[in-house]
Amino acid sequence: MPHKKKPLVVVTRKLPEAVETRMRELFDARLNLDDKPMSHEALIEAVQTADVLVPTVTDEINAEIIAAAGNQLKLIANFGNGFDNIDVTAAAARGIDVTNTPGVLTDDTADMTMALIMAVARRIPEGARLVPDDKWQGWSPTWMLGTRITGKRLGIIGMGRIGQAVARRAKAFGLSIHYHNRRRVSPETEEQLEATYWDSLDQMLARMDIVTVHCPHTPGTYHLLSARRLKMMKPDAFLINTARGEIVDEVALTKMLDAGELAGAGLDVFEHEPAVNPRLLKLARAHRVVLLPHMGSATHEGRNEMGEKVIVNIRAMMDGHRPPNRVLPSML
Ligand code: 8YV
Repeated sequence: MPHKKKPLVVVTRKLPEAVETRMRELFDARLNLDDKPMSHEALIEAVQTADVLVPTVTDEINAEIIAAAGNQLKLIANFGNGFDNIDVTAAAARGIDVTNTPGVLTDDTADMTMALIMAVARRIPEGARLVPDDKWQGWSPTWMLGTRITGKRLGIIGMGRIGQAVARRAKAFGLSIHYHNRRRVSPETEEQLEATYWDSLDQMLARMDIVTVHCPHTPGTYHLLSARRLKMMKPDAFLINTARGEIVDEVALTKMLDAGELAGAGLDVFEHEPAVNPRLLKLARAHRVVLLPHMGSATHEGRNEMGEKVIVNIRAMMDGHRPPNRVLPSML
């Protein structure tokens, strides 16, 4: 029997050891062992030679790169759930499949969302700094007071997998669950989560104590939380974002936080990563916001499972099947 040629798979960043080992066994894998992000030119070169490209959130696979791809490029298997780094429409027009890694980072991202809610409301990073900085002079009844979580209203924007995982956790914390989504979830899910649906995002925003973002970044959700909408939030409310920075107008948010028009924010994502608005950094130093370096899904387990999903998608394509996690322009 003729030996089937292994596909050339170009991986743009360093992946977990076990994932790279498996990729080496299965594919003609070109790995990025020193983990330096690939330049635009290197990406162009990759799409001109590879059968499969495995990018991450740090690679912008735009229309120009897709136009430069050779006919051998069959699949862009994103190592990540969000796929706003890829021009899915341009890829579809060229007959190139795009896949992502849904499901395996849901719980980790939801956990990080809860951690941010607690961190902001209960001033955890500030307290955690005080002790090693030797600034703790003893307990006092009125010192380091935060905001109680129990009994507060949580507004979830985007009630997909991650939004629902946050709702389950938040319910256990005694928060009341409210949500806005393009489509209302099933009555069973609403009942299970004791979740109240708001057709109007504006009206929900005006009534929530904590707002958390869990929708994808698409052309339709860019600056969904615009200056106008942010202004609808209560001045004592908190904003949490573990989805994508582009969904929130970062400049408007920063101005409001600076002016005390919003009580605080917990952000794991930013509009221009890894750059962060200098005024936000200043607010973080003053413990008015908690900023994390896009680490919502950063667990050993999650990253290994993401790698496994990438491999499953590539193998399905190699075997002539439809990859299970295809992303289509209609999902935008
Ligand atoms: C990933 C993420 O780390 O999967 C996503 O959408 O935002 C992150 O948690 C990143 O995308 C990997 O490419």
